Amino acid sequence: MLYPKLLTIQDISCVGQCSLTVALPILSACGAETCILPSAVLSTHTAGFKGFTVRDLTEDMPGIAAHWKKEGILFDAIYTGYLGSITQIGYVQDIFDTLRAEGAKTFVDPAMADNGVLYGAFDMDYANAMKPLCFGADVVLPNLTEACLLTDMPYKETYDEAYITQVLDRLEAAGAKTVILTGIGYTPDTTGVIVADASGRRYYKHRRIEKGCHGTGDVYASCFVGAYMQGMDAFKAASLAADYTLQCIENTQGDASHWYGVKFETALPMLISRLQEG
Ligand code: PXL
Repeated sequence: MLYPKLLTIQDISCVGQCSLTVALPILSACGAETCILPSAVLSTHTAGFKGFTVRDLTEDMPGIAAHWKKEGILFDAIYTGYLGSITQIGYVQDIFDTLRAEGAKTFVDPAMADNGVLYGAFDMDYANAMKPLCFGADVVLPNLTEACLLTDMPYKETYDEAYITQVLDRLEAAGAKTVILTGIGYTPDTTGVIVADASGRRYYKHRRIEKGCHGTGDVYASCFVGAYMQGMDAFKAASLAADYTLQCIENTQGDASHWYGVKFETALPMLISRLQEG
């Protein structure tokens, strides 16, 4: 197996199985040295818990990055998820520009919206500020809501292939290189992921589980990055990430007390064996 050195930048939600508490173990299971830059520390994630605490770490980011620069620390991949502020987006861009090893890849999960609405902490200024980061990255992993925000398209709950083609065309026209568009389904009981890059567009369709689960975007993106950095091509990594995420949801179904996230740990053996098959 390859042993890439990755940096992932996102928040620590201490409880709630999302962002760094998901990315770090999944990337480690994929065999990568995983360095972290926490954008904020929250007592829980913001989707369903009330009265959570937030410690914004924006001010700490330039100093951390400067220390790494001084030490000559560079990364083979940099992967960003949920960020805390527009200022942080600028700091992340600087990290992309200065801390990449030769041939390094950048991955951006815009992590700002779902089901047609922005997450509570964000507004349209934030969504617009995300555009250059997303369009400059080697790989961008939006869901449909995020893709619409990035392309100024109206979000639709039900749609046809022509609409999705238009969203992808607009992402590519804006400069997106490889797009992993998640959660795209044309029938009620299926969903899937579209992988779009210079070589064309491919769709991996799979079973859809009715009830959405929190944190699955982070599970998906972390698995994709880990598999891709093991040398899988984008379509194979996207398909594996879909299978793994589905398994995580299945392993959580039926436990109403676990409403806040998915039991991603229980499916790590499946992920590791699929990675070993290559
Ligand atoms: O999973 C995305 C995410 C990450 N971090 C925090 C969140 C959310 C989604 O709501 O609230 C703090």
